[in-house]
Amino acid sequence: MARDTVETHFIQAVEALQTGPARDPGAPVREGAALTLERCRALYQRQLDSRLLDIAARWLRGEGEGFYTIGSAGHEGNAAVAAALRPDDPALLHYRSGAFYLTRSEQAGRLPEQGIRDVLMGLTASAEEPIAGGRHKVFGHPELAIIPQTSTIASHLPRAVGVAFSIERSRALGVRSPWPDDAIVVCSFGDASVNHASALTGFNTAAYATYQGQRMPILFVCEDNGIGISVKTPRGWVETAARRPGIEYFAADGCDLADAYDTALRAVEHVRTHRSPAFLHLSTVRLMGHAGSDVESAYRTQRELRADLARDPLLRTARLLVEGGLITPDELLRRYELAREHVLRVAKETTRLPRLGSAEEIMEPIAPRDPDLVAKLSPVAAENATRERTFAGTLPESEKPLTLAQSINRALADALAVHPDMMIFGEDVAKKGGVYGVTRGLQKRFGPARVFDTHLDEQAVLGLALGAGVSKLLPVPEIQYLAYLHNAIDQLRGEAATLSFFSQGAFPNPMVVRIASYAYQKGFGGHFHNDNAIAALRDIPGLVIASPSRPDDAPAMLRTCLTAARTQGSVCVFLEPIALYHTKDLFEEGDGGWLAPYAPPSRWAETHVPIGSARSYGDGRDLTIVTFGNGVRMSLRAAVRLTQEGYSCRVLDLRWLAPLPVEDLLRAAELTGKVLIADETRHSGGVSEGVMAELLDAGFQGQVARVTSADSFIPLGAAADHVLLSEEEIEQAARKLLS
Ligand SMILES: Cc1ncc(C[n+]2csc(CCOP(=O)(O)OP(=O)(O)O)c2C)c(N)n1
Repeated sequence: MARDTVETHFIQAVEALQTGPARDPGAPVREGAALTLERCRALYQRQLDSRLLDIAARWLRGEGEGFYTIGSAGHEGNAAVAAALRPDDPALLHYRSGAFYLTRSEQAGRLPEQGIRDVLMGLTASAEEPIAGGRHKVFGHPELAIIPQTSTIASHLPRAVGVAFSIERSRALGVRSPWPDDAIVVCSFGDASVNHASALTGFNTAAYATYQGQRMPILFVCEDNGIGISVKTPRGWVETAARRPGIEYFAADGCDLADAYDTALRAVEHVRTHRSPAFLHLSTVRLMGHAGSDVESAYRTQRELRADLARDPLLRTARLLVEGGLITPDELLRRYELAREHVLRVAKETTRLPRLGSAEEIMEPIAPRDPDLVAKLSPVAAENATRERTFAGTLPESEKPLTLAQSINRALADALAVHPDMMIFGEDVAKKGGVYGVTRGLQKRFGPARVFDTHLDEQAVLGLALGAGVSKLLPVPEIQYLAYLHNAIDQLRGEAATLSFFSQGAFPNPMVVRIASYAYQKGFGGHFHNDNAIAALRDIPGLVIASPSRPDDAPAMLRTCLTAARTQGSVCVFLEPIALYHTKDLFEEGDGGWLAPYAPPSRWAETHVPIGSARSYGDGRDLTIVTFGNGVRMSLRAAVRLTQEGYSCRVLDLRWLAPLPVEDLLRAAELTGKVLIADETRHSGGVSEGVMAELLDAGFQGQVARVTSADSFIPLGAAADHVLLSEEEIEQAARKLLS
């Protein structure tokens, strides 16, 4: 394979080196350095392997066998960061972390060959690749405590902070953690990434926690090559952005292994002993362009490119070894050639490995579901609850019938009693008990370690959940209003929902995200408190969307979500209709039709609600009204009036918006031959689109109609009624179908 400029330069520069006098391999590479010649030699090997993997990536791409060429060339100084850490320190890595990965792999007792194969299998999308199994090229491995990252720059920082938080919180709660008590988190990223909102969330959350005296053992590592694709980072900006109260700043030349190693040691020591954050700023270069397809000369001068070449970290380490008398240039180049040949040979072998061959195989790690297991665990939870809640004052089943908000509150309390590792957190959830009182009293009863307020940043809320989930805690974050999920939705779409997929289930991140949702609030109007759009959730593969509407369903559905999260790593979103939180009546004032008694643990098995199962009201044979959320109450009221007119209707509460309860839907549709979908979400992208498609796909021959809210944002006051689905519209549409 032909050599490019970087390789040619390396070879010529090594040839020109002068061998220094022989020295003791245990001696420092230079006076005062912690890095010994021996260690330098070992790290050079991993830096070299990483460089050769980049060369192999180019070759593979040329052969049409490689599918990823963002390399690590110029960033090989990150081998020093791995060397300064322990192999059980959780790591969330930048995509230029080849040398880190190979160094850690060796540190963990694996043969260098294994690390090399892992990466090559990633490049060639082999189904045998150990982490993503051919789904993506990521750096990750469960035995190396490396949590794989998506390619969205900086999206891993909120999770990294969540992991650091969880190391400390697991210890405080006395629950088992996959990380050692004294572990620290390392999280690396590029210089352009420092500007991203999710990076800022990470830095700010770490600083905020430290400011309040909380422990936050995280090492941020910025690998600063001065450019993000083609956009230069202003000189000095990374340091300016990095320096924050509570975050100790360290800087080193990432091209000089000795400086990088010594400084990384000090930074790691700081984080480990003080349990507080540090920012390690490694200056690096970017060699071989941003990625394989990148023509750097279009936006960088030859002078700039030459300056980067001159700082080649592999060459700088080679020089330390040659001038330290450990090896001659000839020998170093001889070994270089041997290693190059070897890596290219293994690369070729890797192309013969099987690749993913079917949709089933690809999708297998997406939200594995075992409904029987979840159902079976219901009595276990009940047994635990019975034991754990004896201390409580009034048991909820002894209370008078509850509202939806009260029933969720009691179910959360029971769940906290059952799961000692469950935490509830979000904006205002603790002392205030949430804007609508749903979490009221929980902090008092279960303490501030388990029920706590976060600062005002939805990305941080979900980041804590991501870190806690991957640390085997059971997070139940709250997003204060549905509209505000959108500020942070990539933390669900790009991070939470994909991790099982990209790690073949090795790193599940269970969570149940509670969200105060939908419209029809009286007294607190406007769009953002009355958002009715969930399209951005509905298409996320594997995501479970629960939408309880009644107090007799919500606790059971919450328990199902928690059990699915706990046992199968499910990422669940629990949409709570704000307007029904405190509703008491159904048909007429004082009838208490929207209240329900709380089921005691002895009835949890029989009241279990599997994911994707609807609830049917009535046994009408003329029309099925398919609905959910606020639509259930409106449809029940409309159905009663239609019944009085002699029509026979049934109402089907979908309860789960993903996966949709298709079987129940089809059964109900066939029973009546006529279906009206009453959908409070928008006409476009709303739930009814999915319901109609399911009916069509299944070949339903009957009549179908839908009524929805308008494709509008929601205005203040009574004007909202002009764009929201109404009871009258449901009734009229039903009458039209029936006549
Ligand atoms: C959120 C997001 N926006 C845009 C991109 C496309 N993108 C990939 S790498 C990159 C530049 C990142 O630069 P930097 O953080 O400096 O890292 P470097 O590649 O230089 O190591 C961009 C814009 C992305 N991956 N994620």
